[in-house]
Amino acid sequence: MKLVGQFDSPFVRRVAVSMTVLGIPFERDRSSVMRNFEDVSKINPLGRVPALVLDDGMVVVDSNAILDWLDGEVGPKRALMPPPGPPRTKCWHLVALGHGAAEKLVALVYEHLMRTPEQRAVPWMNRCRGQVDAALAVLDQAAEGADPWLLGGRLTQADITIATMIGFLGMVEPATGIAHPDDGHWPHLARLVARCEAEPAFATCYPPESERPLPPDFKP
Ligand SMILES: N[C@@H](CCC(=O)N[C@@H](CS)C(=O)NCC(=O)O)C(=O)O
Repeated sequence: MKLVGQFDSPFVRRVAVSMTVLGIPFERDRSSVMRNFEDVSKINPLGRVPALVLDDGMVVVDSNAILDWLDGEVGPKRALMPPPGPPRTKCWHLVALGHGAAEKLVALVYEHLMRTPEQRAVPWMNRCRGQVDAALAVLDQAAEGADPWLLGGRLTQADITIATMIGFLGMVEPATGIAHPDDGHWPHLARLVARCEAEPAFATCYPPESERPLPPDFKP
């Protein structure tokens, strides 16, 4: 099985962390959607990551579809989403906010990477920042009751999706102007993310310098 994409992508990283937590081994194809767009497009016609190439050659695209496939492989007892019922609904609520915030952060980064300063849509960027801030406020409240994880005693996809989104936020602060929860705005979220990042699966899937979203000489 091969996971396509770099760990700087919050979507690729949530899949990689999940596979590691579940003990599902995978090879990596470190193609970048920026530098290797044609290679990625040969695997996923949308030219997007993550894509998971299964052993039989089937390609699963989109992190939510991949995570659903992984949960199906390990079965309901080990799945990272709870079975149908209120905990699953709560988990999806948190996952959707974390995933949606990651999409808005990526949109903000692309305003910098794909457009000149004159072309940037400032009102749109401000709107994206407001959307991320609103999601972070709700997620911080949810994290206040984490014991130790968002849904109680067991790590779920909600913890993984939110922590990988925040990890990305920390790497793209110069492009988004949104501070990491560690700066004191979102203390409960900061504690939850620190707990996640201390887990071996998160450390194993932390992006190396060669897979960072912004170039070292990035200027906002
Ligand atoms: N909803 C998708 C989002 C994937 C996504 O936006 N990936 C980015 C990299 S972080 C990408 O492939 N961007 C290139 C593009 O959209 O053209 C998922 O959850 O997998």
